[in-house]
Amino acid sequence: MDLGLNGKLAVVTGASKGIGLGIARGFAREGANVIVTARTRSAVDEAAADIAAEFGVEARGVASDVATAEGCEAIVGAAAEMGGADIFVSNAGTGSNETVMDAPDEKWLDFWNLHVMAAVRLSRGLAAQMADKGGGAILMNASICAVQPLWYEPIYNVTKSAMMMFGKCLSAELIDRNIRVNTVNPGLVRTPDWENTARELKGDRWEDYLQEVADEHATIRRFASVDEVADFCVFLCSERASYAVGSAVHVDGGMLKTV
Ligand code: NDP
Ligand code: SOE
Repeated sequence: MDLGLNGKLAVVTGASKGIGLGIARGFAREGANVIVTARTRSAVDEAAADIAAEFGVEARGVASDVATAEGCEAIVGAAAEMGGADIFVSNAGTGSNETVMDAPDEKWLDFWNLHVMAAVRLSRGLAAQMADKGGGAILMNASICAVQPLWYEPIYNVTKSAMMMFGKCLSAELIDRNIRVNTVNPGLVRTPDWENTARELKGDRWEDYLQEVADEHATIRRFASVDEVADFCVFLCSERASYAVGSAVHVDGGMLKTV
């Protein structure tokens, strides 16, 4: 199936590792040029160089903090220099661990900036480029926690839920400009982050711990590989998914307990 992505420019935040890296590699595999962003300069440069070498596309690393307005502006500027974005995936993010009664306002605001304002600011800047090019696609990488909370991370749950609603509102506003906006809600995805957390919590028993987490939460009883989620994201941003508008799609191995 030709996804029609050859020569497009895809911007993926948080793409130095984990799901974001998988998504950026997925676009490049289809012939799209990519902008790979994260805060760590060495990591984005290495990821971009590896992608360019492996897939023969143009790949550029942008080191910036998407939780700030300046960090988002740097990404929008880089995309303009490469001819304007066709696709944007708002992926940078991280989990939390707190109680509502103990977490200070600052923590709420930090996560709001990282999960919601990054999506708002980057969508605003990059959608203008897409409109100039005749259309495009935007994808929010939220989480199954946007619709089914894990109780230890209320700030994560709330900000991911807001991100999903932002995607819905934006989809109605942008469809007249031929820009489709959707959300993907992954369940458990085996990333370095999960593996490191498991090692910290359980030492040598870390793989058993990951299996216990999968058994408890996902009816499929395993984590997703990065590529199982990334391929889905690439498809949703392609013209093969041209009737998907304002949708939130769960890719969660059966983790959601309701219909
Ligand atoms: P990782 O921790 O593996 O990667 C996170 C990426 O985001 C890194 O590239 C990191 O690089 C970058 N990043 C973090 N903070 C910022 C920031 N302020 N500005 C710019 N870049 C930043 O995460 P995952 O791949 O596991 O998760 C990616 C997304 O998927 C997240 O939004 C997460 O909530 C979501 N998700 C993950 C699931 C999972 O099971 N793994 C399940 C459901 C959703 P650097 O630190 O250098 O900035
Ligand atoms: C519009 O130009 C377009 O090709 C969309 O139709 C696709 O879905 C997206 O991949 C990029 O932009």
